[in-house]
Amino acid sequence: MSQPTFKPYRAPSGGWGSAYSVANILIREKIPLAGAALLLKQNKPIDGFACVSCAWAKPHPPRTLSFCENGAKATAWENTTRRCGPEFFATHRVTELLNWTDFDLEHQGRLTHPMRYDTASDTYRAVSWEQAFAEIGQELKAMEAPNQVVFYMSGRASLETAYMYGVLARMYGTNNLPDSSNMCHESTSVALPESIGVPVATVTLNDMEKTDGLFFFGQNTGTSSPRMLHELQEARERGAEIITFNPIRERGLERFVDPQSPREMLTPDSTVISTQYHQLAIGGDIAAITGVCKALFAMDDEAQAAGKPRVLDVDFIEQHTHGFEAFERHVRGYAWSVLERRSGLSRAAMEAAATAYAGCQQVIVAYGMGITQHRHGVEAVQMLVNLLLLRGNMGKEGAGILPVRGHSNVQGQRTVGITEKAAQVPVDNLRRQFGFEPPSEDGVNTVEACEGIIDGSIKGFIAMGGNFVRAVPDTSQIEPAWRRLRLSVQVSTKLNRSHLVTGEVSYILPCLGRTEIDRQATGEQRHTTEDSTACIRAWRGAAEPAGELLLSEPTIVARLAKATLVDNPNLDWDAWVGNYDLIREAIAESYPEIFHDFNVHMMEPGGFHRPLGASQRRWDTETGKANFINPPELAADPDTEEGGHERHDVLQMMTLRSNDQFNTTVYGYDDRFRGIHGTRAVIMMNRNDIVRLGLAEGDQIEAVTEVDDGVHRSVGPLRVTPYNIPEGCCAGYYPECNVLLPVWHHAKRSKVPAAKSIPVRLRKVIAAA
Ligand SMILES: Nc1nc2c(c(=O)[nH]1)N[C@H]1C(S)=C(S)[C@@H](COP(=O)(O)OP(=O)(O)OC[C@H]3O[C@@H](n4cnc5c(=O)[nH]c(N)nc54)[C@H](O)[C@@H]3O)O[C@H]1N2
Ligand SMILES: Nc1nc2c(c(=O)[nH]1)N[C@H]1C(S)=C(S)[C@@H](COP(=O)(O)OP(=O)(O)OC[C@H]3O[C@@H](n4cnc5c(=O)[nH]c(N)nc54)[C@H](O)[C@@H]3O)O[C@H]1N2
Ligand SMILES: [Mo]
Repeated sequence: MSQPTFKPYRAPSGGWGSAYSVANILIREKIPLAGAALLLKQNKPIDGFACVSCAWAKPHPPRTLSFCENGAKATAWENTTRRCGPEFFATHRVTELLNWTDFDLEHQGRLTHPMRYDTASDTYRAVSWEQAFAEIGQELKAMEAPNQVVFYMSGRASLETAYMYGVLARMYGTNNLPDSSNMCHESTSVALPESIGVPVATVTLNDMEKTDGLFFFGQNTGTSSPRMLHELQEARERGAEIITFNPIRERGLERFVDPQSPREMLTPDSTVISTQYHQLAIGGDIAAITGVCKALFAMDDEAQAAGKPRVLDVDFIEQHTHGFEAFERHVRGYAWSVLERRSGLSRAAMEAAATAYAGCQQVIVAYGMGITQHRHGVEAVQMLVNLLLLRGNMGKEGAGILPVRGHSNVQGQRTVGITEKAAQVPVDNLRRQFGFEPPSEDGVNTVEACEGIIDGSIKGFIAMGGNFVRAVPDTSQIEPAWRRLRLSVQVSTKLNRSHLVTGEVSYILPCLGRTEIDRQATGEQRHTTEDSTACIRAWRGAAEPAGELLLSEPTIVARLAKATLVDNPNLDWDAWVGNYDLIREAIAESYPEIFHDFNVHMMEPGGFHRPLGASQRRWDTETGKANFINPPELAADPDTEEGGHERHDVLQMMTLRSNDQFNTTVYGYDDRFRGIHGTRAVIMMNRNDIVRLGLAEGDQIEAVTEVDDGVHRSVGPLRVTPYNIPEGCCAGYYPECNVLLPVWHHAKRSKVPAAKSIPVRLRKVIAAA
């Protein structure tokens, strides 16, 4: 690898940098021209495939080139010509592979054979599918209780796979169905139903076209959902305000050039995205929004005194909301000095945001992991809703709340039953459809699954995709505990660390990717997904499968079920696999309000939307209204009080994604927009903190988690890298820094790991040369 380099990125996001980055990965993964042509089918519904990267909505009609830099990388990564088959495993012991990087592991290419870990030789050996399913079925049947097994799902599998997987787990007898959402937008799933009676975004692409104000909190659009930059660019061209709250200046929210527009690519113009950019302190959002609301109340007082139109939407508040008076008291009760200290923003900044907000008629609040992955993640989401409610920005065109989802079908999986919460399961329908009694106790979520693995109560783990061992907190606790599992089964496309930390019986089951043609008894099958705007659509793979032995995910679920469960006269797993229409008919019977006539609706060119009461100002909450919900007193907010910025030698660390990764999948070592090239072993710090802590640029440090539970957690060496980030805050990369995150350090109410606020101390290990 060449020497790492660090220099600020001055070009806009998108543009030529994006085009080069796509070309590079197509060449490196040896994608032939026919493979590159695949990109023309990306995000084209019905006969094309949905991008395997993010969950952002796809416009209808589609753009000619409807993929972004990161979507193209994801497609290239899945369609690589490299293969990771039995020869590879025969020549590399697992103990050796444990020292490989995440990049090197996945870079071996697509998995081609079912593999079983052989302890004696410390290698994976190819086995037949028959043998694999027979042994896994035996192991599952031999468990003492169904709750000893976890059925994890990452957010990529289709609605069809997800539904079948939920039925399998429940027929087996457990609601242990944690998913990647438990590490991601679970704070949303807990917060929004209490506030507005729906668990998902109320915003559609139509609203994005109408809005005149977008507020972004803790979401890195340019990397995490780059296609959204098109909607933001259009919004800016209409003169909409875009107001960003983020501790660091993310390039995509500053400037953008559409890499697919010849005109823009050939001129020096780029669109300025954010009209205001507020670099608040990590965890400072609740305080910042309180400040914006306080400024709005002051503006409303002035308007009333001057006999001018009100700033608050008093009719909406009166007719549609509950809890306003208590909220008003809460907000007015804060002194500006407290809000300034806790948010890291000046009063003037919060007032400027409030003035802009009051000037917009239709406002959308979008947010991501910078909000949800905190100990007060749920309360922060509810605070965003409070802000919207003050001006009636809910249930009207061009307005609403927009949690920007991560994995491409993570939202949909929950819709069709991937949840550990028994209350969310359509028990009566499942009982009627399949004649069995679904389990009535809650299962474990991701954090509870980790706790169960550590304390030994969980003995079997089936993963439908993902890289659980690497994605969860407390790597140094989880890895040794994982080795005590009786059974570890990973359904995957690429080699990752979760395969290498083995249990007593460990399998890798290779599956088709979404971009690939899925041929079954009745011909090529379509599958469906739900995006961030609750739009459900049909897709079809377009590439030849990466290997002859690969099975589709529905086939793998069906064969696991047949090997494990007693025959059920009401459920013909083989028929489902032969014709996915039949799975969709079953989904429609379980969830008729959303999925009636599913096989017909999925073929509508623009897909169909889930009905959402809040979008029609029908509030399915306990009060029957949209609720203002007060956050806890700021003095009790652990992320701003005991954490970093109040103690001088402790920094608050956020763990971030680079522009060259998709979660634990690392495509390369360049974080172009942040100016970091050739390495991921960095800690981004404010220059004043570097000086104050006696460090210098280029020093190598070890970061140690500052908690007092008796466990030593450290990572390093990381290179001290000066960065435009508020004092008291620092940033490192996920998943390398997950070792620092204690499993109990999570959002109190949703148990989303608090990956954006880890208190750390730094220790110099090597001084800069
Ligand atoms: N290319 C690419 N795309 C992806 C992914 C990927 O890894 N790579 N992952 C997918 C998945 S599963 C998800 S969930 C999404 C994640 O996408 P994002 O929600 O964008 O998550 P992160 O990349 O972790 O970045 C969070 C942002 O929050 C900011 N932030 C951190 N702490 C705070 C805070 O306290 N307050 C505020 N206001 N901001 C804060 C960070 O500076 C950063 O800009 O992206 C999806 N899309
Ligand atoms: N510190 C810290 N930790 C975090 C986060 C953070 O911001 N900071 N973010 C969290 C978030 S938001 C999320 S969503 C999780 C992600 O957690 P996961 O969803 O568990 O992890 P991924 O990295 O997305 O999984 C990558 C693996 O999925 C497999 N795969 C890819 N495509 C397919 C497919 O089509 N089918 C199957 N069966 N397998 C496939 C490949 O083998 C690949 O190695 O991590 C969480 N962890
Ligand atoms: Mo996520």
